[in-house]
Amino acid sequence: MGFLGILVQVTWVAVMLSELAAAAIAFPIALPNCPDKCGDVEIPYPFGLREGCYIGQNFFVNCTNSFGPTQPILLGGLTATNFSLEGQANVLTHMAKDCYKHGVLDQDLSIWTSVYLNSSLNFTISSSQNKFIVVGCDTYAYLNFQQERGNFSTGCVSVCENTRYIVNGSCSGVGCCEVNIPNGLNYVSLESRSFNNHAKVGAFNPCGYAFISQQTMFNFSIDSLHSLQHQNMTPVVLDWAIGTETCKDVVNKSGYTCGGNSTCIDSDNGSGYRCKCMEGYLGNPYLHHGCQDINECENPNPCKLPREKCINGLGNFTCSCIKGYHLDISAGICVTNQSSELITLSVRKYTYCIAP
Ligand SMILES: *[C@@H]1O[C@H](CO)[C@@H](O)[C@H](O)[C@H]1NC(C)=O
Ligand SMILES: *[C@@H]1O[C@H](CO)[C@@H](O)[C@H](O)[C@H]1NC(C)=O
Ligand SMILES: *[C@@H]1O[C@H](CO)[C@@H](O)[C@H](O)[C@H]1NC(C)=O
Ligand SMILES: *[C@@H]1O[C@H](CO)[C@@H](O)[C@H](O)[C@H]1NC(C)=O
Ligand SMILES: *[C@@H]1O[C@H](CO)[C@@H](O)[C@H](O)[C@H]1NC(C)=O
Ligand SMILES: *[C@@H]1O[C@H](CO)[C@@H](O)[C@H](O)[C@H]1NC(C)=O
Ligand SMILES: *[C@@H]1O[C@H](CO)[C@@H](O)[C@H](O)[C@H]1NC(C)=O
Ligand SMILES: *[C@@H]1O[C@H](CO)[C@@H](O)[C@H](O)[C@H]1NC(C)=O
Ligand SMILES: *[C@@H]1O[C@H](CO)[C@@H](O)[C@H](O)[C@H]1NC(C)=O
Ligand SMILES: *[C@@H]1O[C@H](CO)[C@@H](O)[C@H](O)[C@H]1NC(C)=O
Ligand SMILES: *[C@@H]1O[C@H](CO)[C@@H](O)[C@H](O)[C@H]1NC(C)=O
Ligand SMILES: CC(=O)N[C@H]1CO[C@H](CO)[C@@H](O)[C@@H]1O
Repeated sequence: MGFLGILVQVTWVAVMLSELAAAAIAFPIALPNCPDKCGDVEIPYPFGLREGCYIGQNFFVNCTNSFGPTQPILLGGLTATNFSLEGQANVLTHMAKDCYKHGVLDQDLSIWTSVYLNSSLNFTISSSQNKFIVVGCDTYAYLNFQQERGNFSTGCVSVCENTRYIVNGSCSGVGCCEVNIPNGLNYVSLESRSFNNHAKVGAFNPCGYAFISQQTMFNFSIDSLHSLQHQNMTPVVLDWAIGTETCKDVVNKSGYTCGGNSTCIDSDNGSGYRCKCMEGYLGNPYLHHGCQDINECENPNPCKLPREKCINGLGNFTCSCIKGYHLDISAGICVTNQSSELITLSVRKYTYCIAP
């Protein structure tokens, strides 16, 4: 019997492997007949490269090589590096810098920049994933932002006479300071300024730098004080959503875009809504047939008992003992049975982690 059991398991492994191969086929992310890549960047609907391929003017992506390599440019001019269906887009933004030579502003290296997202674009700078970061030893910098209710500024100051107290990996006030980004910003400008034109610190810190950065993408060290002069762009995470109405308002309207097997969620990072595949489904929830059942029995197989098998269902899965065995509840194992009928071992709800 034990030998037979092993044989059955070998067959079962073979079946799983063939299913795995079938599931490896990537799901479509763009509308039919629409390009889904610009350079190396995948362009999922609601974004699109051609008319008829995006959901609204905000989501038009200009795939162009006018600035060198082929890259996706958003309305408003920001270069995108990645789009996520969880409502975020990674973009590159300019940093602000003021550089000095012998106490005099170096015009070539100093780019005063206004990092702006057109307010009509309605994408906002993620307040949870980005920071406003200022690097320098003779530096103060502002982050100015414009909102319906008025104009506001924040910022920080960093002054140091030498690099002795700088802690690598820590932006905590010595050589580097950072402030949180308020919620819902879509028009900002950055300014970097100096008290003494870096006259006393120029030897190790020729410039002041002010930038918004995805927090995990910047690690301050002593090197940053001079090496950042050779960097112009920093990575920033934007939040996006569809339209300006909530789920409740749009769900029965013609423009409602969440497809089958998906749910609507209100954006709490601005106005509008987003779509999400239901638990146990995977794909692009903005497409009509975007969300398809996940085969939870794969990668890895959740049914781990000897002589147990996994049965994939729509949005869920079941673990059972293989043919000829049943669950001995006290022992917690599949034991041999006179009968050959299948016995349901247990039913577990599978929780799909949407942001692995
Ligand atoms: C895309 O950007 C390029 C370069 O700025 C511009 O020449 C072109 O007209 C844009 N294309 C569209 C469809 O807007
Ligand atoms: C792009 O975003 C997706 C979804 O968040 C993520 O899984 C993927 O790793 C990202 N790709 C890159 C190159 O950052
Ligand atoms: C905010 O600043 C901009 C540009 O400096 C100006 O045009 C606008 O009127 C200001 N808004 C308010 C509410 O003060
Ligand atoms: C940042 O750099 C420091 C050393 O410079 C290192 O110890 C630390 O692990 C780094 N942190 C990250 C998140 O890369
Ligand atoms: C800090 O990092 C720099 C490189 O950025 C390195 O030369 C220096 O030795 C590090 N200092 C400490 C205390 O780890
Ligand atoms: C952007 O948001 C504002 C207010 O939330 C709204 O009035 C406007 O229609 C939106 N624009 C677009 C293109 O969605
Ligand atoms: C949408 O329409 C369906 C069927 O007509 C109705 O049952 C449901 O209550 C409506 N939902 C909202 C939020 O109006
Ligand atoms: C808001 O943004 C954060 C990250 O910036 C994200 O984790 C969260 O899911 C977003 N929430 C909504 C409802 O868009
Ligand atoms: C929902 O998912 C099931 C299982 O993958 C699939 O057969 C069905 O077509 C999906 N529904 C829609 C509207 O795509
Ligand atoms: C799995 O989901 C389907 C469709 O929602 C449902 O009919 C079925 O009863 C579920 N099975 C289990 C074991 O929960
Ligand atoms: C297998 O054995 C169990 C426990 O003895 C019993 O409850 C069950 O009915 C048997 N299954 C079949 C299909 O006979
Ligand atoms: C593409 C686009 O609409 N760009 C506009 C963004 O906003 C600035 C000023 O707010 C305009 O000058 C751009 O033309």
